[in-house]
Amino acid sequence: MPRKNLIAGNWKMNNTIPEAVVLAQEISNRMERDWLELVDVAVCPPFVDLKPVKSVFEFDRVDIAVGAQNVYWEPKGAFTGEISIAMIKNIGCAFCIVGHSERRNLFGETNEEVNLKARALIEADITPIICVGESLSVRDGGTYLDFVTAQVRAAYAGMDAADAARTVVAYEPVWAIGTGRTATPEQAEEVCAAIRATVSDMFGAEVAENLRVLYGGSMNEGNAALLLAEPDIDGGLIGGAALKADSFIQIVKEAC
Ligand code: 3PY
Repeated sequence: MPRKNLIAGNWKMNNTIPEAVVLAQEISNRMERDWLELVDVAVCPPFVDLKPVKSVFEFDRVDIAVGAQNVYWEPKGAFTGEISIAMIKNIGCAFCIVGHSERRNLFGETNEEVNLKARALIEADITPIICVGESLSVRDGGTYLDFVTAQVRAAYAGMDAADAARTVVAYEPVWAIGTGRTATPEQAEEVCAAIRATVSDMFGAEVAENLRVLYGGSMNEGNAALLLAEPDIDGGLIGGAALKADSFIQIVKEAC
């Protein structure tokens, strides 16, 4: 069975609750319901917006999932400022981004923490969107495939094939995040294919064949079609373009 594209909007730290509700409503209003047969769509707003955004989609009976942008792996307790998996599960999150490069670079998130979060999410039946990607210096140094595949191996450490089958990977080259610079389709395909090959090596060809590997890093309505046409790219994790209903909707359409 061919893989179904997934388009997930990463709203990052944008939108107060009223702003989030307006954007969610616009997305819902403009989403052709039959596109959702062909492509999975999710939005990942800040924690405080999750419930209101979910309520808009529920009220409209539109099959757009919500996801968190981060989570803590411990079930509960004295972890001031953290949000648990049970909390996002209770809101109805189907996805959670883990290891976004902004979390790795600005907040010191390590490969080990990414692994703990991904495993705890799988346990709770929430799909982790595991982000990997190299910096500009690693790319220019030519070792980017080794770097990214090492991140993939670390993220999947201790998982079995059944666990791995419940994940999504997003390749987000750091040099393409928030810079307006996008990887070419060939550059993105090379790394997404290497990610799939690594997963095949770890868990077998069937898991790898069914795994969704997204591209992220300034994907927008102008470049989505060419990126999505690559054989190993199964959707996008969308940054800035996910904050404009027109752009987001256009990307979803390209992914159908
Ligand atoms: C971007 O496109 O800038 C992203 O970081 C998506 O996660």
